[in-house]
Amino acid sequence: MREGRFHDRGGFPAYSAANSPSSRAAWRQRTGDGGAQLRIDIVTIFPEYFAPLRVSLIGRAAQRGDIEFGVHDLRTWAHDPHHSVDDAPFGGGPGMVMKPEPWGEALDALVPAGHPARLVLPTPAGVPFTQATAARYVQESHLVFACGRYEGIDARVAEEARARMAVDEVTIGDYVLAGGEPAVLVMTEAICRLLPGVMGNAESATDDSFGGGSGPMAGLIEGPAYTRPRVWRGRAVPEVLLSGDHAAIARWRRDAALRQTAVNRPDLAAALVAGNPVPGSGAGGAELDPRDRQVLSEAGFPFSGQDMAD
Ligand code: JD8
Repeated sequence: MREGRFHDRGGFPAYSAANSPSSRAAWRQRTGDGGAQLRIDIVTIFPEYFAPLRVSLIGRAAQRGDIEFGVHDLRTWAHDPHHSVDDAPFGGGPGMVMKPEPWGEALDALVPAGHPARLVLPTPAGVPFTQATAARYVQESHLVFACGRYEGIDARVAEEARARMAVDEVTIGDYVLAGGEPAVLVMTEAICRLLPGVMGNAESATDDSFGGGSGPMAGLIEGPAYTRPRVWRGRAVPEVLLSGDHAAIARWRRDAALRQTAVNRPDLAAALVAGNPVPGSGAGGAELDPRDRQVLSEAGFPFSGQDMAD
């Protein structure tokens, strides 16, 4: 195997039998070391794309052993002289499609029979990845992300994998990327920051926007934030934030979040009013108090007379 191209995995260990999931599970069994809360394997033709996982919160969590990452070059499982991973689409049409064989072998290696794992395939044709999805995935023990490129991966790969593991095809948004790698970076951050101990204690996921949580921000997007100096280029920080009056500050922040939500995310504001703050979050309707309704209507959010009266 030629040096360099196949070995620059952003500094993550490449696949080998010694560090395969089953050998690690066996090792943890033997040593009783609880080991990582979550194992994430990523298969891609651009392993160097994942060097960023070594920095900041997630990098530190990986250092601490709270998260185990494996970044694997798909070409490891492409055995022809050119390690080719793509071929022309059956039925014609533009571009190339990723061949099933290397993917089949990669998943065989990373998810041994009987080994619980969830395979996640980013695709523009997938179901939306949301905060609720991140909250579900962080409960998993082993996630395997398959990064497609070209026109995508032969559809039989997901089909065949479903026979032995959970498989999700997800999208991170209604825009077209050139491959799955950026989507996996996004999802990995959204998932791993929810792991206990990963976010500093200052930040807690309970009051995440979009979170199904019961926090004050359930169903809302964040309002503006400020720090020193009190006045910058002639612009002062809102007085209430300097008042020390926590109730007034909380009210101000909620009003700001309601306005921001009404203007930038009327879909979320509508869900809030309809008593179901985050569609699909299953979270009960955070009660809108009369002040909330007043702020939303002042922010141009259409309220029927009935809604105002409730
Ligand atoms: C995986 C190949 C490129 C997509 C032909 C452009 C996710 N929200 C999202 N947008 N795009 C993707 C995504 C794009 C991908 C692959 C995810 C694998 N491509 C293809 C189909 C049209 N090219 C994504 N999550």
